[in-house]
Parts: sequence; structure tokens; C-alpha cells
Amino acid sequence: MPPKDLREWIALLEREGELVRVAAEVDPDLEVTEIVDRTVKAGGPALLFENPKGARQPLLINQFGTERRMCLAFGAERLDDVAGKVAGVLEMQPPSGLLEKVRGLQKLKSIADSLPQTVRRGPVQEVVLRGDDVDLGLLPVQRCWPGDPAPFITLPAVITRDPRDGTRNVGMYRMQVIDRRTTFMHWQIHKDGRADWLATDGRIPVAVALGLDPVTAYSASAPLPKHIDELMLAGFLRGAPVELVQGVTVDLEVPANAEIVLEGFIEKDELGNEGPFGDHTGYYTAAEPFPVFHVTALTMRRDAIYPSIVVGKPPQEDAWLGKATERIFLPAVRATLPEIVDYDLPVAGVFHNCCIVSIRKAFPGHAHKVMHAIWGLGMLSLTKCIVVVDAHVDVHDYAQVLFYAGANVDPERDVVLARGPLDHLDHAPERQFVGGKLGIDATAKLPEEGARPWPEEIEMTPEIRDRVDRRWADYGIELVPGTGNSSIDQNSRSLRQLLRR
Ligand SMILES: Cc1cc2nc3c(=O)[nH]c(=O)nc-3n(C[C@H](O)[C@H](O)[C@H](O)COP(=O)(O)O)c2cc1C
Ligand SMILES: [Mn+2]
Repeated sequence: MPPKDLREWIALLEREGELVRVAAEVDPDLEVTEIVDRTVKAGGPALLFENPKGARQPLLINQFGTERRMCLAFGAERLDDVAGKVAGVLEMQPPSGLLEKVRGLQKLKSIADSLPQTVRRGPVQEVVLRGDDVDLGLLPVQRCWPGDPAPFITLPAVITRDPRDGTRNVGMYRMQVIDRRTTFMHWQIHKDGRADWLATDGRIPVAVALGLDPVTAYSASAPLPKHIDELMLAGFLRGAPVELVQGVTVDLEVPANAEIVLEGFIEKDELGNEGPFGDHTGYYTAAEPFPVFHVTALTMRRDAIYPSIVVGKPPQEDAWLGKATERIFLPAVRATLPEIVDYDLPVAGVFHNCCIVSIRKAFPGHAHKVMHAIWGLGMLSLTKCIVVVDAHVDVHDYAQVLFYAGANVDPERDVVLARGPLDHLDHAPERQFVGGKLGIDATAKLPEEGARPWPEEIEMTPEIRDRVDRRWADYGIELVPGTGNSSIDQNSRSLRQLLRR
């Protein structure tokens, strides 16, 4: 079973040789960033800084920084196995036989068992500081990059309720520390927490959980439709419900097993200038008005551990949170667009800049249909550039994709320019939030699409391939895998360095 809290997770990482404890005093002001930046880029371990300068709590970082750790977090061999679990529920068919009925009921039960559970007591309230005793300066909050004006809480799970229907939302929105008891709340224009706030008259209660089991922490970053509670996704993926206790100063429930919880409120009309912040786009996002979060209570475990993450020029630790979402949400994307075989959001495209998608093309204009559907689908709607390829193309092999984007494209015919919503942080468009979209149809073209007879791709026959496989030893040729000089080999090697360490 996946870890129940941050401690079990740290113990698991340690058992697996995936964590290094740093006893030396290290400054959360910039120094941690430089250490973790080098560690992430080298595919290195999670780091537990036991003596962050100026704070009592240890700081955990890079817990998600490799594919292996991401899989450990989910208790899966591969991220696609996690997706398989989601697909199993989404693709449920009416059962035909008794065995299928029983299986169906088990699946339904796994959903029912995912609902968060209220408990009376939780370790997160071992220490309760209220009012004047609250001091965010106690925590080793990082100032990440030299142009950041203040420390930022970077790995929070921000809990709100929609005042209209009471549904819960959990989102990961960074929080710039203003003083001992206030921060900004950086929920962007497309986000659910912001929608809850905008629907409120006066003030909205807010709770922020820090230091969660890895699946629940991941779930706060998952792009679920607004009415779906991220804690339910966490419970489903963990196979055990998230336990909640009543907050001490707010009418909200908070994760009982968190390390730290900040409770408080945000006023509808109190804004301040948040930022600039060295962001996951690789640039500083300019200062902009965001609401102010007033902390009414800081509750924590007696020996709480503070979790953090650094974003910046890719690849950073958050690449793996994004890759987990890419894999886990593929079944949901396919539920709407069954013609999709696979998709890839390149880390270097910081997730909203580029989407490569392969389809089983069935009719003229099909690639264009898929582009427009993606530009209308949840957070994928913010995608700036979409490349559509045929079913047999490996979307994760960027050299292969470039080959088809070159070979199969007549720019005059196969490039779509459209307009639509863009990511809040995108600095390139003339105006914030809205601008151009680029679609590239790199599929083989049909006569109805204005193509001459399409040539056949070169492939060796299976018989000859089998024969050479069987006889390889006879030839006495030794090839070292991964050392070739074709562009595809170079690509997969750099990809492996980037992603697979
Ligand atoms: C490390 C990290 C930091 C993030 N910071 C922000 C942020 O400051 N503001 C924001 O709106 N989204 C941020 N996101 C993205 C949101 O967490 C993501 O869009 C999530 O789906 C939001 O939840 P919601 O859909 O319930 O609004 C961040 C994601 C990660 C992984
Ligand atoms: Mn949400």
C-alpha cells in the first residue's frame, strides 16, 4: 500500500536508497535551490536538509525528482499502470456474466472507498499556534531564485469549498510570504480555488496542508474538473481514504496526517502585488495583483517536516508531477477522444507549450478535429502547439516526431492557426491570457485532403528481420546499444538523461 504520510514516505525512500540526509547547515535563501538544481539535473536523490538555517523544521525536497521515485510514490512499476487503474473504472462496460458483475462491483467499491474519512484526532494538531503566536518565520521557507522578492511556500495543498454547493477543492498554488501571519495566494485565472474565492461574498475560509503522503500531494496538482474533489482522487489512487480532522479556527476539514496546516481566510477585495517569481516557464513572472491569505492558526506535528520544491528552467522536480498527470489522465482524454493512441507533453515545453498526439486516423480532416477537441478539453485547452501524427508513430521519440512533421507536412495545407485561451504565465502573446494556437497535421494525407497518392514508408519484411535476429551471432558484429550516431539514438539518449534517471 502506498505510504500513509510523509514519514512513511521518507522511510520508504530511505530503504530504497533514494534519500540523502544533509546534516550541514544550509540556507533556504537561494543555497538550497542551487544544490537541488544540480541534484535534479543529475537524477540524484531526495534531500532531507536537517539543519536549514534559521528554522527548527527539516526541509524535504526532490521527493518526486525521478521516474523511479514517482513510481514508488504510487506503488506501481510504471506510471502507465496507474493509468490502467483509472482506465479500468472509466471504461467499465455493462457486465455480462456473474464474474464480470462481481468485478464491476469491486471497481465500484474501490470508488466508494476513496471518499475522505473524518477522524476525531490527527497528529497535525499536536502543536496549535493561534493568533499572535503564528509565525511563518519558524518554517524553512525557501527564497528560490535571486529575483524573488521574498520566500515562497512552493508545495502547498490549498483547500477551499465552493460557497454555492459546498464541494471541496484542493489545488497547489504557491504562496509568497508577506510577514509572520500573511501570504499571497497565487491561484491563477483558470483555477478552481480562484473560482471558489470569486463566488464568495466577503471572506472565504482557506486551509493549507504541507507535508502529505506523496499521492495526496500529487493530487493537489491534478487538473480535475471543478466539481471533483482531489482528495477522492488521492483516496482512489492510494487505495485508502485520506483522513481528515476538523480545523481549529476554520470551518474546513484538514488532512489529519499532514506535517503542518495553515488555517485562515482570504477577503474578496484585498489584493496586493505578488511576485516576481522565478517560475516553471524558465522566466520570472512579473508582479501581478493576487489576494492576501491571513493565517489564523498554524498547527503541526511536534517534530514537523517542511516540504518544498523548486521550479525554474526545465527540467526541474515538477517535470515528474507533470509526467504523472500526462500518464494518469490519458484514459480520461481517451474517454472523450477514443481515436487517440497516445500523447506526450514534452518537459521542455513546460506542459502547456506543446502536445504531440498520435491518432488512428479514420476520415479526412480527422487530425484537425483532434486539435480542436484538445483546444476544448480541460486544462489541455491552454496548449499552444499541437502536433498530430499517425498511430504507429512513437510520440515520446521526438526525433521520430520531427521526421514526420517534416516529411508529411505541406505548411500551406497542414498548418492550422487558431486563437484561444493561453496559460496565465505565458509571456509571449501580445495580451495576457489569449492568443494564437498552432496545429501541425503530420499524418499521412488522404486524397480528399488534397494529396497526391501518398508514398509507401520503407520497412524491411518481418521474414528478413526474424532471420537476421536468429543469425546475429553468426555475423560476428558487436553493436553497443545507445551509442549509435543516428539522430534517433542521440535523441533517445538525451531523453533518457532528461527523464529516465
Ligand atoms: C510545484 C507546482 C506549483 C504550482 N504553482 C501554481 C501556482 O502558483 N498557481 C496556480 O494557479 N497553479 C499552480 N500549479 C498548477 C496547479 O497546481 C494545477 O493547475 C492544479 O490543477 C490546480 O488545481 P485546481 O484544478 O483545483 O485549480 C502548480 C503546480 C505545481 C506542480
Ligand atoms: Mn480542482
